Amino acid sequence: MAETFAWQGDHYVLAAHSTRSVLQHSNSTRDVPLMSLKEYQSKRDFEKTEEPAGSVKPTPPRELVYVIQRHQATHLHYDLRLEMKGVLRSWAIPKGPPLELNVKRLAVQVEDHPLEYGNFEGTIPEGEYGAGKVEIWDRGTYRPIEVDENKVIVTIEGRKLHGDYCLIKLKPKTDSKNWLFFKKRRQPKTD
Ligand SMILES: [Mn+2]
Repeated sequence: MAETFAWQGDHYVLAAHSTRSVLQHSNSTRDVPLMSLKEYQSKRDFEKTEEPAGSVKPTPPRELVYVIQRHQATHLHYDLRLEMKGVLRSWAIPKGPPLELNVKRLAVQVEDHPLEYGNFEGTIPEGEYGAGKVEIWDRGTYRPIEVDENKVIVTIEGRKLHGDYCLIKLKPKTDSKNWLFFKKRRQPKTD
């Protein structure tokens, strides 16, 4: 559990673990956000809401942020956010995150949020985008196992969520926003 990333100039190496876990992120893609924050910022009036306007940040060599916010909007949902490439890649989970194996939950990808959003708690005013109360429901760090446009497999170390979790896009290679989020058994060590 005390595994950490070691910065090796241009990529991360997972320290104190097997070669299976060596992860490489090239600098060229790492600092480019999957989406910019334009959509996030265009939906909000920062004169009226206390949510952060934010900006895309370079990713320093440290553990990556994981957070879930409980959002009592028109419909209660839980917003899962994972730090990737300087922003928080985000999914709304209507029924909440699964704590046990074999429970699959719909996760709807939403716009990337700024890193500061991971600390946001408060009430978004009536009439503003996402109006309602936002609370941090769980947070901690995560380690990527496999991440691409259609699949996100990570080890989460939070207070409520622990272990290996998968997000799988339901219709890969489309612009569908619907993913499935579920807990998976920890991969056995191969060595
Ligand atoms: Mn939300």
